[in-house]
Amino acid sequence: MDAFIRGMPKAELHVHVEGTLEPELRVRLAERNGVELPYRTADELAASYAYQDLSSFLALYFSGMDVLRTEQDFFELTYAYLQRVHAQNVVYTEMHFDPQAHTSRGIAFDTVISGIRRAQEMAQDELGIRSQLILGILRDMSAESAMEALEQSLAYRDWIVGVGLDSDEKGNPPVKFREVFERARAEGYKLTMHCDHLQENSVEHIRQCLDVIGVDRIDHGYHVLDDEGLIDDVRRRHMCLTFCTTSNPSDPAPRRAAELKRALELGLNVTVNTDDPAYMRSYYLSEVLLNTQQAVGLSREQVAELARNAFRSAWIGEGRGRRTL
Ligand code: ES4
Ligand code: ZN
Repeated sequence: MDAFIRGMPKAELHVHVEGTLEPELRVRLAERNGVELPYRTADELAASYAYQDLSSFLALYFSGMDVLRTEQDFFELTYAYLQRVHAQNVVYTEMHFDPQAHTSRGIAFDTVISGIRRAQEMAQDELGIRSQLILGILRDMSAESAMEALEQSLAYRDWIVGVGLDSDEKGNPPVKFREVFERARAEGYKLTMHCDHLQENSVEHIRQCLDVIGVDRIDHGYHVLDDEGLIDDVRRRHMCLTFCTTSNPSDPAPRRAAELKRALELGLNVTVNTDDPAYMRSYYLSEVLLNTQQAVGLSREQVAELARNAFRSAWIGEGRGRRTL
């Protein structure tokens, strides 16, 4: 099974490129840019990546990216991720990036996206791995800030395939960004939103995604399983759910794996993804698939179905970029 999973061509649909910042690179960039870190060594940093819930995770995630300052930094971050997953036979990946987390620190949108794009092109030329970008909107910031990020993105329209919604969901429902996502759709972007597992009102948020926003995909979306109406709707629409089944203290892997198995058995279009691998024990796609398979005893056929679901649900051919798929 290990060889089967590692050897199988794979696609990833839900990963945050800033969440692939490994402690070693963080240390190197901190030295290069003269940034003070809370710990000196990569090992100490890795040991500090313990979180209890989404908000303590997000605090680590946002403080980690403080070392990313130059175009070259974003290039190195992205290239390292693409190289690493290429070695695992990931042949296609859709990466979220969070421009507001950088523009709010005084880093230009152009600096961020140019570095990422250069890595995407080089990885495609040199390794053959293809990738596309999803603009992540930070939902704990205002709708005005979101609209500004969307407008900034239009100059790079050909480099971005879709718009997503991430960061802290509490008190920040999908409808807060209704106009932003209407505009994004009108501009031709595909739409997705995080509907996180830790939210007590997740069912309501998923309903808003389907009925008000009109998303093309749902990131996470575990609570679809709590509601018969949602199960039917999501199944009928072949709506892709991007489950992330890596273990963390508040979100035990066996539970996520069991939900994944149930979603497969219900005939839902579910996929397995890594979210923020550098902050989650450096489990990249092969490790997450294997751990999930082992936790609940998925068959080879079910593992293959997960891979097929990802390729079928990829926004391949949706991008307007010259050299994207
Ligand atoms: C994120 Cl809500 C959420 N979960 C995991 N990773 C993230 N990166 C940005 N927002
Ligand atoms: Zn995510």
